[in-house]
Amino acid sequence: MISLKKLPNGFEYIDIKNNSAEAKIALNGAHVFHYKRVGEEPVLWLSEKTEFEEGTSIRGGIPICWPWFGINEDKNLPAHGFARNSKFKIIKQDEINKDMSSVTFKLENKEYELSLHVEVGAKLKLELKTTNIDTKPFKITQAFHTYFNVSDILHVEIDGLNNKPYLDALTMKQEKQNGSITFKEEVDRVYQEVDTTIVLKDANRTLHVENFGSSSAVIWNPWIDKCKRMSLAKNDMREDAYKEFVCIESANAFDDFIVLEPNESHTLKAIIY
Ligand code: TA6
Repeated sequence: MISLKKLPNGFEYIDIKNNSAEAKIALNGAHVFHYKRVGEEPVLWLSEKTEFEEGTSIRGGIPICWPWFGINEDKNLPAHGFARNSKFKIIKQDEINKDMSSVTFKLENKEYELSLHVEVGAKLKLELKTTNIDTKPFKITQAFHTYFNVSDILHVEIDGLNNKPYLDALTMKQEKQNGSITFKEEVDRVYQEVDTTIVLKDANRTLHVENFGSSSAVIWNPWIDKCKRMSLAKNDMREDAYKEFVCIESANAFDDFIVLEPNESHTLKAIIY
């Protein structure tokens, strides 16, 4: 079942339920903010303090960072681009079968078309397609800034990135991953040459993230101090929320940027299961 829901403040989202899973996707930012498979805990983390306001990014779920990842040189522009604060249109919805549903969202202006195709079932599939409809080249960086729900950050291990180079965003130094990633402090890393499935091992569940059209992935947990600073600054998550999530972000970030010639397209795809 796919239905359009509206909160008292007019905030609209798509509610999806089928025999395998359920999901909620805001038109604001085409933001998947809930995904849960039948009989399991939610796969995505969502802050209980987040706002549901048009023009404001939800804290948690899968914010779409586009057409830039991170801070823009122009400090007046929002971090992680404007797509996550923009209202998308629904252009297609499909009850594929009793176990799978899909919805397609679109954001466009005279320079580009951006569409997000979401398939909800035992796996969550996301395809973010950018088409340059202008007459000059269009450079983008982007990411699915996915917040995964974990039992306790201290119990989490991330595999699949062993021996991969990464840029440590905290020191801006190039490093190389040695073994599994565990969390005992703030982690903010842009992994490069990513060509494998990323595996999130929690105490009671293992999740997988497969990326296509991407050779970079960001692993982030704010840990104690940054989480407190963000909580005080934006009041959209608890000061100790860092214990409950880890971000595994399928990306085209930093030197994995994309340049689209006129009429060219690029699709960033992630499959979560
Ligand atoms: O992807 C990691 C990161 O760039 C962190 O440095 C932190 O800023 C995080 O994104 C959250 O950013 P946001 O703009 O959503 O508060």
